Amino acid sequence: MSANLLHDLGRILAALDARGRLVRVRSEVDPVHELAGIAARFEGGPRAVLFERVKGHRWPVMTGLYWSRELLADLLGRDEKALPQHVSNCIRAWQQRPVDPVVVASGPVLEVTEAAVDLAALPIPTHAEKDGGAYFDAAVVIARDPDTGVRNASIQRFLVTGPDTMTINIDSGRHLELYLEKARARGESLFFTLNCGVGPGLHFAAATPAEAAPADTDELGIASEFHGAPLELVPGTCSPVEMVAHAMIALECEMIPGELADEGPFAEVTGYYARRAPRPVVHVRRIHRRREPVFQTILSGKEVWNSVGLLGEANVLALLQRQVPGVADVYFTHGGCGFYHAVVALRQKRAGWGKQAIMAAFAAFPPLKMVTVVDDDVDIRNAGDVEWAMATRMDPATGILVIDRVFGHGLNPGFPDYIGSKVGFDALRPFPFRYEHDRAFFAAADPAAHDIAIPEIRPAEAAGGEPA
Ligand SMILES: Cc1cc2nc3c(=O)[nH]c(=O)nc-3n(C[C@H](O)[C@H](O)[C@H](O)COP(=O)(O)O)c2cc1C
Ligand SMILES: [Mn+2]
Repeated sequence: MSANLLHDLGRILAALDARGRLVRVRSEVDPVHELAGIAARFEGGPRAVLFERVKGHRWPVMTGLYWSRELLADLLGRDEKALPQHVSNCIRAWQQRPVDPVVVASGPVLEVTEAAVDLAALPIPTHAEKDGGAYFDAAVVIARDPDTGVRNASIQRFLVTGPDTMTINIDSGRHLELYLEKARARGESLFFTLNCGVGPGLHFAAATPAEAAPADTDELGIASEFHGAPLELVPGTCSPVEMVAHAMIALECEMIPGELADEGPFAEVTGYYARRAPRPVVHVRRIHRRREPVFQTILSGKEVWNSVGLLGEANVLALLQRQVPGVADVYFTHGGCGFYHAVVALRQKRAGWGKQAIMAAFAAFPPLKMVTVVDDDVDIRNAGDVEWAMATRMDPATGILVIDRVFGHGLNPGFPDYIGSKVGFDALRPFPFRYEHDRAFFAAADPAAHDIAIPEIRPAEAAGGEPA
């Protein structure tokens, strides 16, 4: 069984190029602020961006693999609206019959091992104006549970603080936090590898929430589902944990429990800066790379909406489909930063399931702050249509569910220390259905079948005739 192109960012870039989906920035850009500033001009568009010449560096930088669902859907060979269901199906298949990664002797990432560790030699960009420095923000962390040996995959941001040191942001409740606590209890270091420049299969595996991939499972196997073949790893050369064979760059790293230094600020997906604070120190022990690596970075914003957000959407969809009769679709809105507001479409079969859907969605994805449930005659991707359901079908006295002092997402300013309030809106039409809430539709007539004259609109001066 040979893997499809998704397992190798080099092949992905070639495919994007061939399909006209790769913008090439040919002139030199400064990795400090300028690169992100140019990337931001292409954010959300149907093409990724490759910066061919980065000031002071030998290798290119790419961004934008996740900022458009159209681009992602094309890459994965799926219909855009079917993406959450596809991702959910891959996770379900892994849960039922995992295809574990295989450890092979060598791979492209081992083409070069640097004689000395010098992070300054890598083209690591500094994005926003007040960011604390250069960041790894799209690389996959692989670690092992110090007690059980189970592997974990996740994405964390890393601030470069010296030639061989970084600081890492580990949010509360992450499996890496658990591993670090276990290492501390054993009086040991925690080793991990940082794998930069990977495709969406592995990225999605790392971003799969803990609710779908609990601590006793090796979520790397989720990548195998997207690749159509087992994910290939290579052994660490100075640490007891593997690296991704087809990554562009891999760092072997060590954390000594209790060692802290400042990390931040960093412009986050919320549109706010994450605060500078003491966070765990990372020592980079060895750097491996391809002969000609491409550094992958992510612009905080739409790229995260379509990675964390898409994975959350897939997980909420999977859980709701199992627990709530009639769930037709789920969408995480962009106004909700891609993962704070879920809109659920329900084909009602019985009364009372709107609030069940709200509770199940919160349980499936704890970062959610808002859940709105509407009937399946509402376009959940259209904010105006959702508002119409709220304005005409929701009963504010009975349809609003507030849960206070509950765990949420620490990056949301409404959740200082991860504690805040959440709200659910049951905007379903009363069940059993009554005439008052039947939506009015016009016939699907075809204008093309008629002779219709549509004039150009001209300003009053140009039109001549009578002035106002
Ligand atoms: C681009 C990107 C950046 C992320 N940055 C962080 C981060 O800095 N810290 C963090 O704890 N989680 C971050 N996450 C979220 C985690 O990677 C994600 O929730 C993952 O599922 C956690 O894995 P775990 O359940 O094994 O702990 C990021 C996710 C993405 C896609
Ligand atoms: Mn995990």
